[in-house]
Amino acid sequence: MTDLNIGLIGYKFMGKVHSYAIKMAPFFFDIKINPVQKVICGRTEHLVKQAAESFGWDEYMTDWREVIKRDDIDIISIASPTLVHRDIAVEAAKAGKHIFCEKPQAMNASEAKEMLEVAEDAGIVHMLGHNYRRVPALAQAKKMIDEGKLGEIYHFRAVYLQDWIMDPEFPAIWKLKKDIAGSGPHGDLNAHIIDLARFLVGDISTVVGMDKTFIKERPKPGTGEKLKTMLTADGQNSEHLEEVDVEDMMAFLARFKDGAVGTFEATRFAGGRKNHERIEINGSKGTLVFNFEKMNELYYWSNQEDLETQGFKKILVTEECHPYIEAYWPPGHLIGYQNTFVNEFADFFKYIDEGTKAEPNFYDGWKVNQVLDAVMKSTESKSWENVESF
Ligand code: SOE
Repeated sequence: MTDLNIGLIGYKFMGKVHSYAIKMAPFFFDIKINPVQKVICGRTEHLVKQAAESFGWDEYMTDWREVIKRDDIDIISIASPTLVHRDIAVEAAKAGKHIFCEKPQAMNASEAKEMLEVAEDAGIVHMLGHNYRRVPALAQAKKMIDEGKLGEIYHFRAVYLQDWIMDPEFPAIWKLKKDIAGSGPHGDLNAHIIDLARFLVGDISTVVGMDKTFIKERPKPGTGEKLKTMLTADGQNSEHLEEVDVEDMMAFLARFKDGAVGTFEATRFAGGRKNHERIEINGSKGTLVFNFEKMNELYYWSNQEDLETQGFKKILVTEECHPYIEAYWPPGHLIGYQNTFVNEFADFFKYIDEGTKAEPNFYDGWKVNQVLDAVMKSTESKSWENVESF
């Protein structure tokens, strides 16, 4: 079995989940290569050192360029803020490393296209981290749609709702900065449901969107508590506040190339909703419904059934015949969020071993970035935009 050494850039939420998935993929799946947790990288030395120890990495480094220069690194996993995805991916591809990159792929479609071109020229395996494609219930939904169980698709309806920044005292972290994240919940959450729309239904041709920033100024990171005690009489203290230049919500309408229509909504202001990603697809023969909060379940209605007993049925997607499940537990013993990453890294390692194209790859990421850009443009132009012109 060949050892393949991995360099992971990033050590926070995504860095932790990548570390877990890299470690567990060979535990659950029959993988022909041996992924080695060689080096983890981050800018703050004491934190990345701690991450290396906790997550099981052999070494840590503080400069991603130095990681890429190393001859003993075969794979680069990118779990850093969006701003640096392009630079890391381009250098890594030129150095001949295989790449796994978190979503959204890039700050905009033109960066994403450059990543695709460089990676293709280098002949490396490139994969994008849209983990929800690897939820067994959604992989099962794809199978059922491909088998024609829904007939002609009419509607794709998706919401991705969270509430973690509703407190006005929540600081202006990097995910709320346009120059680092590219956008707010649009790139963070709509990117996922756009990818699922392409996966399940197909390409989107035109879009029109609407966004809103509810809280326009927030404490600078690290000043929240101070701010409470330093407020002036009129309740303002501009020194400790900074402008929020990304949206808090983005909704849009879409037309698919094949004739279906779609509605999408992403927000961080849906009180009580933590990670509520719900999808409903209606076709001429049936409907499928999925909600990540019940990720082991898929709801299916079919008009092919006897009217007397017709209705939504719950498919518990935990049987051996369901995608990915054979690797885990007996029926009914549920899997979780982290397993979606184990599944995608297991597939990534198989693609590398077999020398095949990954799915989703930088082409898919570019297509998602095109939709993201077109929607953002439409909020300015206040009109429908063509996805392919981005
Ligand atoms: C944001 O809160 C976030 O962690 C996203 O960045 C992930 O991509 C999403 O899956 C869950 O929510």
